Amino acid sequence: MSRILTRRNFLIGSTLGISATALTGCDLLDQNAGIAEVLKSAERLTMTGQRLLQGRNALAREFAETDISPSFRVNGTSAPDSEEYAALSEAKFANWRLKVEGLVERPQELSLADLKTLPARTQITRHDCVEGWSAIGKWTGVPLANVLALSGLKSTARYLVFHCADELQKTLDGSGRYYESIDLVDAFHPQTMLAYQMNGQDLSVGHGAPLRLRVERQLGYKQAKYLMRIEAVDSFAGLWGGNGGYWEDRGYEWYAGI
Ligand SMILES: Nc1nc2c(c(=O)[nH]1)N[C@H]1C(S)=C(S)[C@@H](COP(=O)(O)O)O[C@H]1N2
Ligand SMILES: [Mo]
Repeated sequence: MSRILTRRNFLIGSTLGISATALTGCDLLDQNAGIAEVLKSAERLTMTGQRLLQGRNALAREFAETDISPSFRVNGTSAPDSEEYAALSEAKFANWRLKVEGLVERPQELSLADLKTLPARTQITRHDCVEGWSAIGKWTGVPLANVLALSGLKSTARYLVFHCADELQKTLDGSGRYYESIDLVDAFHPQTMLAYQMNGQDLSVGHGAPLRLRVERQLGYKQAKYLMRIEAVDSFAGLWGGNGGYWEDRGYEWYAGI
């Protein structure tokens, strides 16, 4: 995943006048804390800049049916490797429930059928992975705002954390479990949805069955598959590596704006 990431950091670095040699050839993990700090503030600048330029609710480009890619790669986990997930999948996810908890007024446990009764949205968008591939797909699901309307949010909530079923890296402490987070601007963005269909079919296991996040103004790794639990928090500092996501804990930017 390092090629484009390095280029992104290089661009941010050159904007800030950091020497290119400090930033190329390795990713953030290898760099000293000083540079990591500068990049973190650069990331905040990027996020603020992008939102100022495009507006908080600017839409990601939407495409036509004829633009849909004939093949859309499966990336990262292709099937969560747990007995619990196997049993859920075997029963066609009839027993799966999405928990919505943390700093919410009314914790929820929603079945797929519950989610499908909420007003839905369909959008055809381009998915961009930092590994350097893109694909256009059609997503149908429930706007996250509609689910948050059910649960409410406490006034202290600042981020939503998406906990997934898969461990991308097997570890004893569970720190290899996939997770992601977004702030409330993206949570209430009209294209941010919990998708249960791709290209008109129920989501396949490869693409994240039964439910995945689509947060269209950000890169592929934010599009968390195999959702199990959404947690509203005031900080993700105490969670695993403290950086708000599986890849973020391994050096990638938290705000992966495109
Ligand atoms: N739970 C989970 N979500 C995930 C991943 C993963 O490994 N596990 N990979 C991410 C990455 S890097 C990309 S590019 C996309 C790939 O989605 P796809 O398999 O539908 O193409 O999912 C993202 N969400
Ligand atoms: Mo990706």
